[in-house]
Amino acid sequence: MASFSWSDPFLLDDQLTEDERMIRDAAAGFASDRLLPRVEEAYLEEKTDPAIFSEMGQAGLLGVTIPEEYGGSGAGYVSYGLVAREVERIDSGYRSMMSVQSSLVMHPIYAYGSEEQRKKYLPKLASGEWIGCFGLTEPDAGSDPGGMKTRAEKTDGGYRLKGSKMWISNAPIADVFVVWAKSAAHDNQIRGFVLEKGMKGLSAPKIGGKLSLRASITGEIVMEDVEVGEDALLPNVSGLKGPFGCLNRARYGISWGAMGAAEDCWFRARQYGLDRKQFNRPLAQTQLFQKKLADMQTEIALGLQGSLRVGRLMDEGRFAPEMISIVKRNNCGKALDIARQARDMHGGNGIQIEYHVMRHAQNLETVNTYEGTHDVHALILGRAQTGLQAFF
Ligand code: TGC
Ligand code: FAD
Repeated sequence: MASFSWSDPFLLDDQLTEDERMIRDAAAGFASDRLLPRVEEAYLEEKTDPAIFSEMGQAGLLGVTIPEEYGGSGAGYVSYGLVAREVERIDSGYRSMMSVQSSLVMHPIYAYGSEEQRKKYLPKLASGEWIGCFGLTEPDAGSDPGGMKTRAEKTDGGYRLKGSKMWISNAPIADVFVVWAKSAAHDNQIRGFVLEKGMKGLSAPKIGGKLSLRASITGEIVMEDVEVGEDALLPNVSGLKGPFGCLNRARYGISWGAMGAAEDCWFRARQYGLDRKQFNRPLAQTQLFQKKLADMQTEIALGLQGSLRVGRLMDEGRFAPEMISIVKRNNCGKALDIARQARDMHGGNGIQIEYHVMRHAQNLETVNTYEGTHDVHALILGRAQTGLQAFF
């Protein structure tokens, strides 16, 4: 009989290749050396250090799945998930910065862009010299992105973009903007455009006052008659499947990331319970405390196995988007519950920044909402098993 590893109950580590373990360890080292020392101040001051992108780039954490010829790592989706887990172990906002750059900006340029666009943008996004953002959501189109109002009108030799995007991660510090608009020249189909900082009529004001994801800057994208050339259009995709193809990747990464944040909460709650005594015994020696730890361990072990399975299927080219809805929805919801429990198990100390658990809980409120809310993923799964559309 094998001995039981409490922190890795199903021996996930054994299920990884040597290369995957190396990428995971590099990400874990980067996260603890470079991200952990900054996170408390960044969160309290609501400050994002743009240098994190170039540091992540140097560490090989941007564009993990993008081929090496474009500056990526040419690794698989399991590796990408492992990076997300390590980065989000520190803070969901840092994972957001990484996953927007990799899945929502580099992926569409790689998958839908021309060779010129790939060569122009991908190496600088992979190194973190350029920062990217992804504009899909609008003030009146969140869960229903098909209701977007942003328009691209045809001009001589290009397009004129009008509209605004809301809740856009990285936007105020972005150099490259992947935005989605209904294009009059393409039967009003949704098309992707790559805009650049400094274009006339383009601005990205910061959205301040967030009580969640404070280490990751969020903004609007305002497009007031932004004129672009034909070369700004992503030529190889049309319709909502363009942005959704990117969201599949990012949602999958989030399923791993949320488990990283949950693991941090679990490990901290366990250690706190071992260290703190009440009623002349460690808190960890009470039945209620142990039940909560067992629940955390169970949900995390199962959640990680689910993400690993979906990652393997993605690497084999055999995934369906609904699989990703299962792990995104489950892991974000479970991570949020775990973070709230961990906060409670820390008593009064749990509200303090240096105990980290309340910051995770606050962040996971957003993670449960963005990239398709918990309930929207339930509707995607409900539709897949009944054949009935319940969105409207
Ligand atoms: P529906 O009729 O279902 O589909 C329209 C077209 O899209 C195709 N499609 C997909 N393709 C690839 N992957 C998927 N997951 C796809 N889902 C749908 C579909 O086949 C169809 O193609 P075609 O060729 O037949 O036209 O579209 P709908 O309008 O009914 O959609 C409903 C719903 C709810 C599923 C969808 O709108 C949805 O997922 N809403 C949630 C919106 C969302 O996730 N927004 C995320 C914004 S980005 C973000 O949050 C970044 S945060 C990043 C960070 O900081 O980490
Ligand atoms: P709504 O769609 O208005 O939903 C409100 C509530 O209604 C939710 O509980 C939802 O589940 C529920 N609901 C909606 N439709 C239905 C229905 N048919 N049936 C039952 N219930 C329903 N977007 C980007 O494009 N790029 C980004 O980089 C990005 N980053 C973000 C960063 C942060 C910090 C945040 C908070 C959001 C970000 N988003 C981004 C936007 C995010 O994807 C949206 O907030 C999300 O898709 C939900 O849209 P909404 O906020 O408009 O909520």
